[in-house]
Amino acid sequence: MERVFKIVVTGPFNSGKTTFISAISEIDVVSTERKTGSGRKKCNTTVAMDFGRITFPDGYVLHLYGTPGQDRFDFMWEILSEGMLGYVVLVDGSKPDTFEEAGGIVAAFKAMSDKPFVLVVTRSDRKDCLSPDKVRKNIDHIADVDIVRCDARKLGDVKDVLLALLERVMERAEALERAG
Ligand SMILES: Nc1nc2c(ncn2[C@@H]2O[C@H](COP(=O)(O)OP(=O)(O)OP(=O)(O)O)[C@@H](O)[C@H]2O)c(=O)[nH]1
Ligand SMILES: [Mg+2]
Repeated sequence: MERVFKIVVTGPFNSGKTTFISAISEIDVVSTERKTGSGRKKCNTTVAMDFGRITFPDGYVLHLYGTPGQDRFDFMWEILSEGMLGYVVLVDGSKPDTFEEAGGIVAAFKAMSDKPFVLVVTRSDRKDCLSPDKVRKNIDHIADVDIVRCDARKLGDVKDVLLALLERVMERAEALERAG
């Protein structure tokens, strides 16, 4: 029997969400991308969601849902978060002007869900990517959260992020079990 687990990938506009899911998904990411409106440098942006899938032996399946990065689509967050195991918040480490928005997204998700998450600093390949310490100091609500650096285009980096999150998920499950 197939057992499906769900992880949500969120973060500000252009933080690398679609790239992150595409790097690891075994199917072509089912993406709902549109041309960005005029005035934005980027060509494609996600509306509604991205969807990726990873199958493991023994019938385990991981579904990855990417949120849209523009806050006019934030009504999708709650829909996509339903029943998730945990989530990752991506932030472009070379764009400190997006950190405030990232903190707002963390606050909104924390208010919506008590599931574990990790903060992922993307563009780790770039010289101007800030260190985890600097990122922690400049984003609200992540004082005791794991921070993982990642080049969202690289499969190995994306795997490390998902393993870090799954560790948190397991710790949480064990703690709940101990608490009875
Ligand atoms: N060098 C580098 N480029 C990256 C990285 N992550 C994403 N990119 C590039 O940044 C651009 C935007 O990435 P997307 O994956 O579309 O970002 P997104 O968060 O899905 O964007 P929205 O859906 O519009 O919010 C793409 O051209 C990616 O190739 C990274 O870690 N390093
Ligand atoms: Mg996208």
